[in-house]
Amino acid sequence: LVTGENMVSCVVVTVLVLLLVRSAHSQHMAEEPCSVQILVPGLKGEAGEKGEKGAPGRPGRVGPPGDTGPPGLKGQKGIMGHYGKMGPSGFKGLKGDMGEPGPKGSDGDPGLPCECAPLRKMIGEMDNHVAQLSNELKFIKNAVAGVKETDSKVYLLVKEEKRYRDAELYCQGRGGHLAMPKDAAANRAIAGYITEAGLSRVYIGINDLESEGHFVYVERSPMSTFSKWREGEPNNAYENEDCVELVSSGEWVDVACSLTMYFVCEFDKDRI
Ligand SMILES: [Ca+2]
Ligand SMILES: [Ca+2]
Repeated sequence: LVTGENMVSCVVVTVLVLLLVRSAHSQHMAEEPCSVQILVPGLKGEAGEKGEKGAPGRPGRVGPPGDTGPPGLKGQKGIMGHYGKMGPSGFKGLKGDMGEPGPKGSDGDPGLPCECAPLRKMIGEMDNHVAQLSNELKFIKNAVAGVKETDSKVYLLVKEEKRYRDAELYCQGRGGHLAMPKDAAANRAIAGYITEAGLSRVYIGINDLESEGHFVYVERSPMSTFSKWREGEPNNAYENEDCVELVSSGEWVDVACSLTMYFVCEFDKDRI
């Protein structure tokens, strides 16, 4: 039997024989190759000469990826980039704390010395004005309360007790005089006025201050036709009666000018 192993040996031997035969007897061919399997191999030949260097082999297959190596060194820092665009405004912040007080300022210019005297004078004048206004107001109140008038005169009863001269000055201050009854009608009007007011006596504008016994009106006009003396008057009692009062009956009496009493002023209508 020819086993597999023998078969291989047969083939190898055959090849060797063929090679030997071809090199020695190129025209001689064995008729039955497998019949030489029984041939005994010859002695090992001498080593041949070293062959020439062969062509380079094909490149090998791609190998598997290698293991990850250690990280490389950090590169150098790059140059600064360009500025970015301006962002939107932020929210308003909280109010800060109050700062420390500032340094003290320099001194101001010296003030003017107090001119107290002129101020006192001014205040005094103002007091006078107030007093004057008060009097004016009182006068107006009296006038509103009741003024008597005739065709040509306006009579005003002043309920302030004054001496004769002060009473006349008061009337003059308002553009008039103490009342000067120059006829019976005027005298009745004045008498009725003081009777209505519940008074018994008032100064009127008649006197003999300049010439004893020679009575004139306060405006210095002479008494001509009309007079209304009470019986027994004028008597210049105590040689000291140079002024005249009118009593509620309408009669006249000479009295001392230093007496204080209410009085009646008269004003010309065409001068009001
Ligand atoms: Ca007299
Ligand atoms: Ca008298």
